[in-house]
Amino acid sequence: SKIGIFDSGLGGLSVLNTLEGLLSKEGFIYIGDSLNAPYGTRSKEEVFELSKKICDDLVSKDVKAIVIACNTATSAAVLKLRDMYDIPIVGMEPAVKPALRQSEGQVVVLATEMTLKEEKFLKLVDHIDDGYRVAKMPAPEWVDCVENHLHDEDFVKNCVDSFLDEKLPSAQNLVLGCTHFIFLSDYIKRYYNDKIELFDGNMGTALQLKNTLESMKLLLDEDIYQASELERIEIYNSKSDEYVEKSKDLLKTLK
Ligand code: DGN
Repeated sequence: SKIGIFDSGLGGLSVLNTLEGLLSKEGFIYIGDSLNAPYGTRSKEEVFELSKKICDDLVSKDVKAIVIACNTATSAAVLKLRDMYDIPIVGMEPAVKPALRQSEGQVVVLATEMTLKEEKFLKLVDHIDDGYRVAKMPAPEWVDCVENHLHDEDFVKNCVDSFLDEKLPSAQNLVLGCTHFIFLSDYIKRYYNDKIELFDGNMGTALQLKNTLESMKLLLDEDIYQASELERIEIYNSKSDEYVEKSKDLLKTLK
């Protein structure tokens, strides 16, 4: 069976891309909940309920594991969801550890309000940031920018530039703590003339999933998808068929 992945919308496609690269024999079912995006401004209960509904859907499609490709849904729901299902559930973690390890000075974490104020994040930072190098910066407008305007380069450039002008005009080490923001990486780097390091949690999550599946003997050792007409990646979106097509196109841009 396949690996299930979900996000509040399109952001998790960046995680799907990383998973596909690392676990090339596996099949994937991606559900984007663009109808209910953004999750970042909802209550924790709402995000939990929406996440649970998607997990039920994925379980009914017989997935062997679930990746919550959304930092917000991970903070709000991963612990409770793990208690409710008997398949492994892997979430996202903002890449604060690698960022602190690989850089000097301050590290700014860009994410949704909810991710930054939830206990999971506070504990993470509390644990590793003894020098108080970690700063937090919510960037809710970037979620909408990716969800609805990615086709419009001028709009995106303006959205990224005006946010950085106002909040972070000088180059910093940045942690992209929201899976949507990975689609803005090139714009962010351009703003700082490439004098910046960006960190995201995608590979961390992909490796965690790989280890988990390996230890449970759930990894495919044969490429059944290539050897047959079976579809390796299925993509669904709660908003519309247009968003499914958009998702497929976006995934191609990451290749
Ligand atoms: N992609 C989600 C995340 O990683 O937090 C956030 C998007 C949202 O719904 N606000």
